[in-house]
Amino acid sequence: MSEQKSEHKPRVLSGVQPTGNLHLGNYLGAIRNFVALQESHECLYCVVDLHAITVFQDPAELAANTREVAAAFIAAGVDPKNHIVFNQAQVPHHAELAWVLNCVARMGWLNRMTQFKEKAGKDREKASVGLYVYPNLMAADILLYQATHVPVGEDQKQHLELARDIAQKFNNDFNAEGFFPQPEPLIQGPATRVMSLRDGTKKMSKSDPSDLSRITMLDSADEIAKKIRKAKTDPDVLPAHEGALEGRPEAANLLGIYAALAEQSVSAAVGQFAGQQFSALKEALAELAIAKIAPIGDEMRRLNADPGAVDAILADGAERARALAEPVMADVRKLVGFLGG
Ligand code: AQP
Repeated sequence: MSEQKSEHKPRVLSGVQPTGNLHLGNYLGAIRNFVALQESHECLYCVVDLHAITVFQDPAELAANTREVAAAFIAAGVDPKNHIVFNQAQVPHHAELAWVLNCVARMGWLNRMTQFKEKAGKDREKASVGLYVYPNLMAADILLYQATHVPVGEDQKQHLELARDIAQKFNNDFNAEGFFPQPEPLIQGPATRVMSLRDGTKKMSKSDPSDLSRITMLDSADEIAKKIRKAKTDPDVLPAHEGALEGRPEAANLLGIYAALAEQSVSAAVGQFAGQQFSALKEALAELAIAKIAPIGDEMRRLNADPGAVDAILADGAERARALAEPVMADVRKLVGFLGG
């Protein structure tokens, strides 16, 4: 064993699926926090292509979307030299550890996962087996690097809790107290769950059939302005205090997005627009969203025009990720009782 640790160095890991239509929810719920954490932590940011294929992906689109997510990380401010940016498939240890964790996690635990129920829908028999065990792969992503902190949106909270249970059970089963840390979710900021612009009760999502439901990171200034102008509202003026957002999902969503982009609290945003019409909020929000998102989109387009450069960043990141993963995986193999080096 290289080390039997009970104290782990703070290390951040998170991932984004290359499934296209990267949106404002992905940015505010995850990617923006990735950037901030670089100041204080050693960070690994992963384009989770193995996760993406739990739902069929066109191979050419998967490759293009993988580069696009990497470009989004970098354009948003992730530094791939001082930290690690890579795609999961280039580090085979993720799949190897996921198999071990498939044998640690219990069916009953996975049966409680709400994301599987939502994504599989009514026709559960036709969902891939990969979609069902998706949370075990996510646990493997985190535990492979003995990561201590995981910045994610609110929707991933349940999967993080499962990763903690899996870590605990592995440590107990193999008499390896403290081997895997208990990873902490970092669900931060006023927009941890950005909602659809067409329906404030539904999460903004890549797969929503309506393009008007989301602002994507590649939208032009005109598209951002149009989508905000067309965003659903309710008939009242904006409330005077935060408590009055209860039961007003569209107002809560637009003010939450505004607060996140303006880097202020929701109550400050509520105070700024108290008693005003939605049109005033929409005008200010469009201006702010264009100022914050359009430059990232421009930089993504510049990076997308040079796929060789992005591929080189991913290959370099994968090499450094493999170097971190191999000793942990070697310990796992020994703990489990697998023969070999
Ligand atoms: N609406 C959201 N608000 C805040 N955070 C969000 N995240 C996703 N949607 C929102 C966070 O973004 C990170 C990457 O997510 P992902 O790529 O793993 O995919 P996802 O959660 O499946 O994204 P979508 O858009 O919701 O895809 P579909 O349409 O397939 O369901 C995660 O940290 C996530 O929390």
